Amino acid sequence: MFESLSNRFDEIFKGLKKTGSIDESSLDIAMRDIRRALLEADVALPVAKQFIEEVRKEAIGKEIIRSITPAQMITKIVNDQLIKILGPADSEFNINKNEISSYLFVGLQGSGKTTTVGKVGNYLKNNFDKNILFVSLDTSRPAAFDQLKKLSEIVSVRILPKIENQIPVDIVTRAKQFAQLNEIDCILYDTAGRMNIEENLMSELSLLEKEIHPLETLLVLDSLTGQEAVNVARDFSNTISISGSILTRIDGDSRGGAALSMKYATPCPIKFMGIGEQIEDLEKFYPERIANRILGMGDIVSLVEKATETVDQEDAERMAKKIQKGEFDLDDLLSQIRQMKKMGGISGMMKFIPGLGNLTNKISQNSNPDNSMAQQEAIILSMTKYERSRPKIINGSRKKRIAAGSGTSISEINKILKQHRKMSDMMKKLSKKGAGSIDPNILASQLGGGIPSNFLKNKF
Ligand SMILES: Nc1nc2c(ncn2[C@@H]2O[C@H](COP(=O)(O)OP(=O)(O)O)[C@@H](O)[C@H]2O)c(=O)[nH]1
Ligand SMILES: [Mg+2]
Repeated sequence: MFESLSNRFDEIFKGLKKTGSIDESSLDIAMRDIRRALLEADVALPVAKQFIEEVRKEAIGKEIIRSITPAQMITKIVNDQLIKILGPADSEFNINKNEISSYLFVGLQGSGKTTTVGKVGNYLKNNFDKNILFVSLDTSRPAAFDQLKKLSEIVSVRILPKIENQIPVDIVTRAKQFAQLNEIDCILYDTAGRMNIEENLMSELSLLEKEIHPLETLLVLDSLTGQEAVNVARDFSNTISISGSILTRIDGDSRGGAALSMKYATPCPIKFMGIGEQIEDLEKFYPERIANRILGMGDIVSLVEKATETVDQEDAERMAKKIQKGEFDLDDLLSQIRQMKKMGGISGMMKFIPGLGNLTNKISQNSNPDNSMAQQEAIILSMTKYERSRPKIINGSRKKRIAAGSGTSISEINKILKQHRKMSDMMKKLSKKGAGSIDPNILASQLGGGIPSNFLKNKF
């Protein structure tokens, strides 16, 4: 499955490893290669374009973490992006509890509808212990009923008997009656396909949809048709309401274009995939697993995930130590602002300060308006390294320069300096007398620059 794409990614990542560090130009080369690999895999052009744009955006903004290489970081970014475009993840069929569930299978001729009805029937019977009825609405080919009948025998489920010359809509009425009488839980409707999308097929399906009220309408697509499958998906979803797709012949698909482009055509999930001709050759479609199969880099991905977690924790612990020692400069304030953005609020910081951890859940996460954090960040970034480590030297003319550089005003600079002063005073007090000496409300208000008033009323 997806071997050729997988091999291409392998080559690209090997190339990246050689470069050691990733600069703008090696990133450009990697992105060009990834784009080419995707197009060769028959991924739709807009999808390939969007894919590399997202990867580049992520890669450029990424801080490099000590224990992992930039190449590993990019691997992880590509992996995440693959998962994103293969999703959303929803690989289960809805099943009604107390009434009959109807499933309508649609798709082009030869896409694998009838075979898939057999596979899904087998799946529902074995995993959910359901009473299944197969119904053939394919009246265009005489052999269609016989094919489904054979499958019903293999799976050991009922099939609605054939009445010559009955039209599909009438077959549906009969199927419903049969299901009521025979305590059927799930009706699986197989339909006729055409070689191409055409008016007749669509109006017939639209009629059947109204008649059946399917719980799920599943679009069966041949993955070997690559991005053409995407056009088919778009055309079908213009006429009827598709709840999910099933990609067949994944076992023969070395490229992966259909799977990777599908989201572009329809927001509904790929639920299952056919991986062979036999009745049990049906697998749930898990975007994460597929991405892993394509990249074959599961180890690196979990390595990067672990490293990212540890770095966040190390940073916070280092900061907590500085706070305890009473050494807290504007660089620390800056990284605290950034950290806070990443960790989702003051509580992320406070849990590393002994004695305050258990209070964190009482502080509202909404107390840090993003824009004010962004402004504070801009102000500190407009200061020199020296100014940041010795805030005391920031005089009037320096303030003027910083205000101009950050697009703010002198009063904003004063505000942040005052905030820092108050914080560092409090930190000193904290380190001398222990957490008990500090009113957590006041500390929180200093860290976050404002907390909800009802929080202040709480007694600890
Ligand atoms: N290798 C492989 N063959 C499949 C798969 N699904 C269906 N087929 C084959 O595709 C052919 C057409 O399938 P069929 O169910 O008759 O398609 P329909 O015209 O849409 O009903 C048959 O020979 C099936 O055995 C699959 O997942 N893998
Ligand atoms: Mg068929």
